[in-house]
Amino acid sequence: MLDKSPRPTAVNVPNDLAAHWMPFTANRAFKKAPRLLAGAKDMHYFTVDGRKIIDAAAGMWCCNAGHGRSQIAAAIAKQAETLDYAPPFQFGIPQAFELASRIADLAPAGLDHVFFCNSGSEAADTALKIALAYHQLNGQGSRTRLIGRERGYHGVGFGGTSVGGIVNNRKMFGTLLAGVDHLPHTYDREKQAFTKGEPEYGAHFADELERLVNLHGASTIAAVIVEPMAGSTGVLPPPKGYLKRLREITQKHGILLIFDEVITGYGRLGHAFAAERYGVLPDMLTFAKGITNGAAPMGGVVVRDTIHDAFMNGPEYAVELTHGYTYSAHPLACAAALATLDIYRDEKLFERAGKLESKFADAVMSLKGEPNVVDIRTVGLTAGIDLAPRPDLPGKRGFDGLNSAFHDHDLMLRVAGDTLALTPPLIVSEDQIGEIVEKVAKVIRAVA
Ligand code: PXG
Repeated sequence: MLDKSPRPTAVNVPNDLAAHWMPFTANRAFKKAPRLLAGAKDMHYFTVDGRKIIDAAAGMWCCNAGHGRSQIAAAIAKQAETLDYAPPFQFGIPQAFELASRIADLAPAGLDHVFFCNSGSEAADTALKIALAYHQLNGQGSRTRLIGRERGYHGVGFGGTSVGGIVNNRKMFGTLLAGVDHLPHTYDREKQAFTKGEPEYGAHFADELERLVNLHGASTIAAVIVEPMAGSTGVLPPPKGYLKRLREITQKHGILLIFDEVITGYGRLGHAFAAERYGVLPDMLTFAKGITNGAAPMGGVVVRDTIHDAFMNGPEYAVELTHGYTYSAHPLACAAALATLDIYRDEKLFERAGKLESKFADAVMSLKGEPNVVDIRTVGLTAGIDLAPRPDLPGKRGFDGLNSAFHDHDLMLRVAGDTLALTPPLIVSEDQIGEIVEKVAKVIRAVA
């Protein structure tokens, strides 16, 4: 029977924030000192108490064109009036086909087919499932092993969690998928500290894939999934030549290579996709976040023509891939995405990010020498600033930085452990880069 007696308070807070169990959030701390947002325009958020906060995080790596873009809002509103929802299984809407074509045009040649879902997590799991199914169709059903990388993040589904390599995201969830292994991460502070862009040292970390092939046998390995630039773990640009080498080794052994471009897609590194920046053609790439500028949930997988075509066999009335979501290619998300891609194109925002890259890197590197700064990495319009942890309190200095930024310095940034991550909208001006860096310096001093 439903118990309708008054709810016990979940956390001891003097307000009504108890019911919402917030994702990836220190709930009790938040509810004692909430960071509540009420509005956003261009480079800024507005808090419920009317403060203007500069957004050095593009929301959460999403809002590449800045906030409150009226073109996107109008497209969503119009779509909601015209066609609110359409079943994506066995039915379609023109906007989904137009959007897929435009994404395929932006992606490297050969990546020609787009499978839509609603998030980066779903995109990662979708890509892994396509890899397994492809090998089965291809007569290589023994290829079931999936390989991720230490410190990798591919969302929170069981597939993504299994190939992911951030210990705190894994350790509470049991044995996860069987038959998963991990490459080592590519970071070595001694050899790479304070590098702008891709470090010289570390291409050889890709050779560890040969070791895994020798251990498991190539005929058991379906796919390798990596972020071209590892974002969530605290911004690790790939060492020079690393991704090329990973491509060579995967190709040599018939292993599919998946780039998770949920963060790197749509301009963050100065190109539509990181695959283009690094001149490496994966077999699939995943995207989310920037595709709608954050204005509606959407994700997807761009798939190589040969993989897609392998599914287009069998009787024509039969479903070729038994996978998909009620909200795949949702009309509102498609409308938001089409309007977003128009803005990216018309305002040349990917190129803009590329042109600002070195100024951004110089500005952020000026923080070297601030208290507790032990490394700074930059790539595209993204930076990671490692702070030495407080003794015996890993993550506390970073968390204090998040709070200090928001409450005391009108700044939003991302934090990964004790790493501060900067990843502003691509519309950021040079003056605003300066302003952000000044504020970050104050935050670093405040948590010294
Ligand atoms: N892959 C990558 C590479 C991501 O960065 C996901 C998959 C999952 O996407 P969804 O849409 O399911 O959340 C992500 C998400 C951070 C941060 O603070 C990064 C993400 C999510 C939340 C926080 O760096 N990336």
